[in-house]
Amino acid sequence: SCSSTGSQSVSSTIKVTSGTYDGGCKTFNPTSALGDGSQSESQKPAFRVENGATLKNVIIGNNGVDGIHVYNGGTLNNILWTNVGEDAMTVKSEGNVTVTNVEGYDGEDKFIQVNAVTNLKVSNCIVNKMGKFLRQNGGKTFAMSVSVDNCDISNMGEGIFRSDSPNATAVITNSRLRNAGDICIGAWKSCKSSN
Ligand code: DGU
Ligand code: CA
Ligand code: CA
Ligand code: CA
Repeated sequence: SCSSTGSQSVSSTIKVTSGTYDGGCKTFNPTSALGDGSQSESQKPAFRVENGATLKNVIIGNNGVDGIHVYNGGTLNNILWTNVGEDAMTVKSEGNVTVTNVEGYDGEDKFIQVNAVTNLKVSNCIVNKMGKFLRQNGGKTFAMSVSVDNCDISNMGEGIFRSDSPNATAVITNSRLRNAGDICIGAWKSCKSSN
């Protein structure tokens, strides 16, 4: 992962609407204009990635606010959330999402929130101390397929995958789980671990 090359404060969401935004391994510090990193649902994200764009080489500093939002698909590569806020990232509208080489620490509830139809691939991750690794929006039955490969997940208060959707699938492979709770919680079409 990145070691910090400097810092930049973020007082309005940085929008990545095409191509690649390379954060150069700077630490991006959201200000109180975006939120306080609590469980308040009214916070704004530090970054918004859209339409298949890529965000890479970013450290999000101590105020995690509402993390990173992805609209219409996108890629997150080499992201470190030093202190996850309300959540670390959210799939906000339909699209394929790739998340690789990421680390996240100290979330009170969710690491990944999925609020729209997606095929989400997560690989090479380290996630420690959250309520859960991934939550499909509560009470929703839209289609979601999630794969998680080569991750190290530890100290989840509740578990790894939680969904209420009979149209959702999830699989975790090649991963190390320690004190990670239940792997599959709620309703699923299919949810499994093939470690
Ligand atoms: O239905 O959508 O926690 O995106 C309730 C809301 C809630 C979301 C979610 C999120 O589930 O705000 O952070
Ligand atoms: Ca939330
Ligand atoms: Ca959120
Ligand atoms: Ca936190």
